[in-house]
Amino acid sequence: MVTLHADEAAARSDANVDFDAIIIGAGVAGLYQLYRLRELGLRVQVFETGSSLGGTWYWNRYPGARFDSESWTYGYSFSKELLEEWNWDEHFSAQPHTEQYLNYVADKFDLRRNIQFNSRVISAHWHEAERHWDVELESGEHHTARFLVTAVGVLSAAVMPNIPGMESFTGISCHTHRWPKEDINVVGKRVGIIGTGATAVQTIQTIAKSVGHLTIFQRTPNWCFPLNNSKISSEEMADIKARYPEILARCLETPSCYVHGPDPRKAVEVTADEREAFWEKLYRTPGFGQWQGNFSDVLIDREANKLASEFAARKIRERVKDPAVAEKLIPKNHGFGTRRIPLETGYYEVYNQSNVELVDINETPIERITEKGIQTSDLEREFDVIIYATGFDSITGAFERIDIRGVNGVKLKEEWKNGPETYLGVFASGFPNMLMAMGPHGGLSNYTRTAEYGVEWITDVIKFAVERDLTRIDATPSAVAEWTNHVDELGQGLLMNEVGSWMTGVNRNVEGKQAPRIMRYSGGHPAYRAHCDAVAAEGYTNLAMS
Ligand code: NA7
Repeated sequence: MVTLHADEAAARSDANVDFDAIIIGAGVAGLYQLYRLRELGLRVQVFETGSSLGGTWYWNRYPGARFDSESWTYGYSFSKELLEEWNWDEHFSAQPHTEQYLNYVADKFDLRRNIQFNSRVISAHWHEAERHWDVELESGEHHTARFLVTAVGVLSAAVMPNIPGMESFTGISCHTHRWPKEDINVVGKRVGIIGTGATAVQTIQTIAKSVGHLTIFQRTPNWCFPLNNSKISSEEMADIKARYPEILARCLETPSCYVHGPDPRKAVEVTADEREAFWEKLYRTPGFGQWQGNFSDVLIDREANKLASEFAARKIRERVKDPAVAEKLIPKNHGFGTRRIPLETGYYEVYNQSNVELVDINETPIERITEKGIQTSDLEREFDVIIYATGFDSITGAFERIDIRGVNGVKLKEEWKNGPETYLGVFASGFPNMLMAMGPHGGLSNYTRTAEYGVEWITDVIKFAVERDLTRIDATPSAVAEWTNHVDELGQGLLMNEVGSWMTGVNRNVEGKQAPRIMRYSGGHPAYRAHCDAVAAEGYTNLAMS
């Protein structure tokens, strides 16, 4: 990447705008975007809602929050020095350590000076005559910028359920995403938790040991697999550092940028013994091996998926002593891996504890939250603490919480009411100079690996414009239509897209939000990069630049 000299960029800087670029969000993508754009010599400002940086790893302080990606595949790769300096403590790092890491990065590269904290962006309006964005903060402050980079996260718009009486509860209640820094003491307490997604699984297995009593309200069970986490010794860390080039290259080869990639064999073609031995091996493999490293037909072929589901169900039955509880924990409405699999450590054994109760709310629905607890159709249970592990308005939710208006005041939320329409997951037509880092339809996978690529691509296109004194970049409607159709087509036939989850357009976490449109690019990250690289190599001919 060629860097503009600071004086050259300064000469190009436009005195009519407050900043050359505003970035919304100081999470993994926003921090790196700041680093890259500042390197171009641009005047960049980040606005961040939180009182500190880290995004996901700032907010999610709930008990047991940790990576399901190998820590050493999640760090930034842009600085050899950083890779050399930072020691991960566990193969799947817990939230506090990851938050420390991001703070270390911010300090090392002096990023804080361009981040304004406690600054929620409430609106961003494009002004055509001036060719700039006007960004408004909750405080009423306004700032203008030529470019707007949204680094708002994929899972940052937390959703509370809509249950009558929630405000009447007199105990402590909290969404996992808003777990307070000062923590909530659950020791010896009567705790109820709603939800059984990846977040709930981490929370449940962590607090079950110390609470007085735990009641889990489950709407849909998920297929959970062992995380198989362990500490990283100093010798192991030295070995990882020596192997970083190989590890990072491996991540770029696999569809989702993990070290795990699909096994070319097909589950339906190997013998039953071979299948069983492989699945037993995967069950002991750390991380997403079971999901990302399985037989190549498991997520597309119904018969293969059924076999994989039967294996997973058997594991649950082996681990949960009460057969009736085990049956409730076995998903019946979706096959293995068609929703994001939660990774667990002793999760199923929690249900063998005498102080734990599983309530299937399909049998006995939650009717209301009361002053004392939760009333289901059969009885009222009293709690000291209610935990809402009810997930996110994913992928597009964070965009919709900002009043984003493009050319002629068109609202992004309105444009996307039937689901997102983008070009490469980076541009939305009619929203010039707005670039989405990790936007919908982009390469959303192992986060930092894919965010780094996205940020670098965005940096290059901004550099291209700045160098040519181009002050307006927009995706043409035809480019958006073509990309959106391509994303839709790639999603056809994937079992995953037949099931509602935060990864698809039918996300039951959000009442009434059911846009049956493919939300994620599912052609694999290598193919995504090939598309984006080709667009850059051709000089961005699909973009209208002036
Ligand atoms: P998820 O995976 O979207 O899970 C949310 C959970 O909350 C899920 O079990 C939902 O049940 C449940 N939920 C949501 N609303 C309700 C209501 N109203 N009543 C009962 N249950 C409800 O979010 P997570 O935070 O666990 O994980 C998100 C990602 O973060 C995860 O995949 C990782 O990538 C990190 P449902 O399944 O919809 O029936």
